[in-house]
Amino acid sequence: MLKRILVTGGAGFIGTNFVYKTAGSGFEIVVLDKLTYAGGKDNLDPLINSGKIKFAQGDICDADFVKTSMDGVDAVVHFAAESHNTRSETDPDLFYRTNVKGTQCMLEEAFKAGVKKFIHISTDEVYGSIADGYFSEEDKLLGDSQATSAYSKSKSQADDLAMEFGRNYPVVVLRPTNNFGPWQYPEKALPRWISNILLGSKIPLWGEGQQVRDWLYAPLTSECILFLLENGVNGNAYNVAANHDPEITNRTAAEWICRLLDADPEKWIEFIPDPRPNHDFRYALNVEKITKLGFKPVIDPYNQFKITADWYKENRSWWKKRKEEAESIYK
Ligand code: NAD
Ligand code: TDX
Repeated sequence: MLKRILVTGGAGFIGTNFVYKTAGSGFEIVVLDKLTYAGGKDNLDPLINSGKIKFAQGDICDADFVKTSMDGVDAVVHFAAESHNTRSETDPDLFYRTNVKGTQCMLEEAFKAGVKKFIHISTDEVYGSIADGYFSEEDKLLGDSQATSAYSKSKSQADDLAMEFGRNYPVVVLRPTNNFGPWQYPEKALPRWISNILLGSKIPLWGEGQQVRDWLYAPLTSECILFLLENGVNGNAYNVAANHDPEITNRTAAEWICRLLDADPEKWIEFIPDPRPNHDFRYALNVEKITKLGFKPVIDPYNQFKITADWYKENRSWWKKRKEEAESIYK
């Protein structure tokens, strides 16, 4: 029985969604987070103040701190990372330090402490872009793989480390597609676009907006992690994706956001020259492996976009205090 779970990066976007799903359901949750620009202790304050979870501020690269945090821990869910491709263009070293060295430190300290399960959160970006068809788990190449940004390269190397530890220790790797939902920092596409419209600004769509992302609702990713804590086979990597049919281009996603906020797409979408070098065109994953294991998420993208847009409408103070910093990276 895995009772005490250490959640790194639990004050970030997917981490917060995961913590809200698990707190109070029989687990003891301890969040370890450095609280970078992306981490919000305010996300978790209601749970911390009511004693439902514990919180420790610190760095996953600090071995002494990590070692102390492992006390009594049964399982680790490792989200903590620098997560934004655009930021990795200007500070690749930070991405290497946090995502590669930090993951190594977490893996080493977890297994010195006898942790019984380690779920490493990887990403679809470790496979790179695919014009047609779908990547399966064994398509991941070692090293930088087909990854194109400093972010995805660092995640690819971290994924290798986790798989390497998985030869001898209870590690499971999850490779999810683009997540969306409440608490996502407004530097990322969907919350950037929603908050722009709510502030009366247009949606900046890069290039022709024909790129394809496989939008996966973060509460479903959280369900998937809970499922893997129980059912994931050690030493294995699993894809998880929505596999939308038809696929959702960035243009369609932006048009949906407009519709949900009563904004005319013709007026509110602004096509701008693509600022991202080597912008990956399409991510697509084969989910046969996790489906066979028994995980079948409820995929309802337009409705899940609506719930997300409503959350941003109702939580203006949450994103307003983050908006200026988020926009500063695009200047
Ligand atoms: P996020 O940027 O919202 O949150 C990251 C969290 O990690 C923040 O709370 C931050 O404070 C913390 N953190 C950063 N550096 C740290 C350090 N050195 N020590 C301790 N804590 C640190 O990220 P997210 O979008 O929630 O992504 C979580 C994980 O999921 C990441 O590993 C990311 O690569 C992966 N992922 C994200 C997506 C997505 O679409 N958001 C998709 C696939 C995979
Ligand atoms: O203003 C924008 N306009 C635009 O057209 C922004 C911010 C983005 N885009 C495009 C670029 C991408 O094709 O939208 C798409 C999504 O962009 P991001 O939100 O920056 O996400 P992406 O680069 O696809 O990476 C995300 O998915 C995989 C997460 O940020 C990663 O952490 C995850 O690993």
